[in-house]
Amino acid sequence: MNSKQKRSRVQGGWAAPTNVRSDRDKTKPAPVPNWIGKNIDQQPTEKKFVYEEVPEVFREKPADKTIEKAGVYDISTDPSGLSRIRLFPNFIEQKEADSLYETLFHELPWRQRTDVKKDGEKFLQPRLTAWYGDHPYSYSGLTHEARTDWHPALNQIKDLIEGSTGLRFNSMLGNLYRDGHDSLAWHSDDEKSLGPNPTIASVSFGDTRTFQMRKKPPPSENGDYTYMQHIDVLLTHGSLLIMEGSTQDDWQHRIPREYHDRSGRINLTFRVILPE
Ligand SMILES: O=C(O)CCC(=O)C(=O)O
Repeated sequence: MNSKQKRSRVQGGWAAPTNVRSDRDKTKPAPVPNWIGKNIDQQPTEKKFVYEEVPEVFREKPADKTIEKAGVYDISTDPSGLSRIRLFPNFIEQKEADSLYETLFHELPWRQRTDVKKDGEKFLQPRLTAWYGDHPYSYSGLTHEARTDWHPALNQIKDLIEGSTGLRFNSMLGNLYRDGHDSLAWHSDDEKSLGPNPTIASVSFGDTRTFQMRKKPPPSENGDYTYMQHIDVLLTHGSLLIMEGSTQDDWQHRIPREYHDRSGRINLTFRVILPE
């Protein structure tokens, strides 16, 4: 290595930019490195980080409930008025309920009917139904024709409900859920033919299913049920549930599909139907 190469290696001359070499005249300002750019004489704009607290939007949803004990439950008081349900889990004693289930299962004229959605699409109801009443009953684009030859088992159950509640009914819609895959979608029993504030008595036989209720949202929610209260009512073999007051105006109900085994269930809803 010649003396020039030696000097260069000691000073690291090939790596450092020429303008930061340590042998510069320190009485003069340091030269600007050429990688800084042309606007070096501009004052950097001062950016301050200002912490702003974002107001927390916390929406409280009323606690969901499960109802399984006998009682009278006032589930809401607005917007239309008092919504009340009454539950009698052992309304019909078990042996009698077993025998009624068998009779109803084999002797009512169960049929699978077709619903028509709002957009005109048709689909088979995921359950079987039977209707008895002095007048036809229409909902979801289908009509049950009037049928007055009440089965004796239905008269027996209707007499039992009327005798113990003082209520009176002139019609009955039956649903047969063949297994846990059968279901009934969210709805209210609010057809015009049921009149205002209808009282509906619902008796169940067979396997327990969850009767789910959800409060209808105010118009400002645009049909979003996220923050609305849900109530599950367990409907067991021989139970009676009565819905009254504003329940159909302010709440929806359904029987959801189950994802574990369920055997058959029959539900009878006694109603008062007005001529259409
Ligand atoms: O099966 C049930 O318990 C509910 C029946 C029902 O909601 C109806 O018939 O409208």
